[in-house]
Amino acid sequence: MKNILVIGSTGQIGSELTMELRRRYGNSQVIAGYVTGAEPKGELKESGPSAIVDVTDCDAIESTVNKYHIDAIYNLAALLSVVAESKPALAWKVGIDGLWNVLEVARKCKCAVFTPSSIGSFGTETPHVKTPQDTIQRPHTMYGVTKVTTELLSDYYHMKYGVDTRSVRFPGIISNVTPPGGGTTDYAVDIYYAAVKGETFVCPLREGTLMDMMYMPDALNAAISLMEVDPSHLKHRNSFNITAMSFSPEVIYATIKKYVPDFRMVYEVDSLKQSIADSWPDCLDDTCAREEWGWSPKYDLDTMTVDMLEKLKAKFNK
Ligand code: AKB
Repeated sequence: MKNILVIGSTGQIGSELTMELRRRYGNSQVIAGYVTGAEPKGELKESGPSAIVDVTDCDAIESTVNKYHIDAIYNLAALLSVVAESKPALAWKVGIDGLWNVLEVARKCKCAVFTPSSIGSFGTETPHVKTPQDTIQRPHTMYGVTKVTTELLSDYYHMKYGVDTRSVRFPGIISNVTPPGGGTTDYAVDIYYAAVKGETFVCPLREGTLMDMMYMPDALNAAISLMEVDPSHLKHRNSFNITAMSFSPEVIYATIKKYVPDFRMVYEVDSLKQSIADSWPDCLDDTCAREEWGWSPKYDLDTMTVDMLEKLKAKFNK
């Protein structure tokens, strides 16, 4: 990867991935693609080039790729699971019509492409414990439908046209820079903000609801390491199971309480979020990622909690 375009650079993952790629490859080598209304700000804006790249506009993608001699695209444009249920047409347009545009440009301009999939690509019929790499994928959400399609279309472009497509199935990503918006796993970010602000956290999921999670530094490392690995090591491409931890609301609450003893949580179950979470795995088996490209997370729930609380306390002067 010499010149990289990040589509969706101002989102939860994009904002931190763009900065990490700039640290590793050089500021001028990484273009922050954004849509009108979600312009880069602060360090993201100042540290390197940016361009308006709406994933639904094929010409805009192609002209940016040509202008900056791009050879790798991180395509992060997508609606998250809860919001995709209320805007299914938009979820398809951004997630799949957009992906089609990215893959077509990649085919013509010979770019590698990373497009994340998710634990949301699985459904109720999938084995929920130690979910295998290759298993049933019959999701009942629009988000899941777009993610399975993402995996299939990305594999198709690799098999048919030789486009270097690679992907991981992200679990819930926990971060302290840009908030996520409209996901089922967002509660695991929101709970830290509530703890640091001294608020009672209203948990939208039932006790015992297990889902895979990961701290942002591990997620960034996964996306970059997979794109850097020698392709001869890859038996799979789209998409690898990866995980760092699996917990339920009462477990993350108890972990935070070790450091913020006065913290309080109450339950007010959101039926849509609960039904989505119930259809997703409890914990993934990520052996293939470990074996094929050396995936190994650094953070567990405890070390992540210490870091999250420290960063958020600094952010809110607490
Ligand atoms: C969501 O909750 O929608 C996302 C995901 C797990 O893909 N964070």
